[in-house]
Amino acid sequence: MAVVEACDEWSALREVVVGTAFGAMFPDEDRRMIEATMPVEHWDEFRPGHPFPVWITEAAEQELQTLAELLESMGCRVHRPQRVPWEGLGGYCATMPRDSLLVMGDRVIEAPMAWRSRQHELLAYWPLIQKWRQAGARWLPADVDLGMDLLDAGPREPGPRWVIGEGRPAWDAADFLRLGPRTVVGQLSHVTNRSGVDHLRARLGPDIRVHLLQPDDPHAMHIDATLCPLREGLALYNPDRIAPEAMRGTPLDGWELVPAPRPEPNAGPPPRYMTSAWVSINLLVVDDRHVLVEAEDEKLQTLLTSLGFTPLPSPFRNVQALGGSFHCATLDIRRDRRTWTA
Ligand code: DAV
Repeated sequence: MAVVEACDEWSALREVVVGTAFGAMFPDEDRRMIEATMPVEHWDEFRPGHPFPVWITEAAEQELQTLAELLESMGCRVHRPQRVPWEGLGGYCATMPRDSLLVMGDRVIEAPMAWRSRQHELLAYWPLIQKWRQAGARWLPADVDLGMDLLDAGPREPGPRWVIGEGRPAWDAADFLRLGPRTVVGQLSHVTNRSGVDHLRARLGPDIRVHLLQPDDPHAMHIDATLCPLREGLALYNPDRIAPEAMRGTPLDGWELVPAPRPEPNAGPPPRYMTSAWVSINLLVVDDRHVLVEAEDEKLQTLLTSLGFTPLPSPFRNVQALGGSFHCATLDIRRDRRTWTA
């Protein structure tokens, strides 16, 4: 079995990276990027040298440790990022390994991320990448001049929709989902441009189709709170952002598409500094029965049970405060191979 081998979001998980909240700081990012994507009530928190509150990062670290131990107890090998002093690097953290790396088959692909403040994140994963590479994984660095301007230069998609132009290829790995060895779906967003999609296609080669969906999400940054594949042929969707009709003629045509329950308003601290409440459907499927879900999201747990799953409720509100939930905070390295119909 290859050292890196994962090409869907649901086959039995054998090896995974679980992020760390160590030293997490608000990303020091161009204000236009923040205003396009982040909740308005928190815009002013995004300033240089500003750490997330320690009580949140400490509680988040504990939640991540609990997740790592749970996955290990289920027979899954867990890796953690190395500690990086984010102060002085513009932030941000190694809590969300899903954003900067895409694993597809035996490839580990570096995303040419749009946010300057996120261009050091690879440091946290570098020892792991070296190890996988030596063991035969295909490492595909971004190989893009990340200094090129995305905000002011370059042609644009028609209309004022996205904050970034086409000054260089840009994509975040979390704007894409893997539906099998030959199929990836994704979206354009405030961090993924057309040339970025072409860049990803070139990295994946001609045998893998990258199909762009068109959710209705004016603040789009990452597709994993819009759509959540649970197994082949079954996905949860966010009814505020996408309709099942929008999946016609896409690789999800013919799938059972189940609307996710609207998330409850946040009951209190910690605040969600960087996401909408829909981060609730940012789930991690462990195998054909088990799905990680936030401990307080009871309606979602009930729905998952009715779909034949055993939800694994875990506290994750503090990790969510830092910008993502179970899908964002993990990177699957190895899932079981299976027989494919698609
Ligand atoms: O849609 O509120 C959540 C996903 C972050 N990776 C959202 C962003």
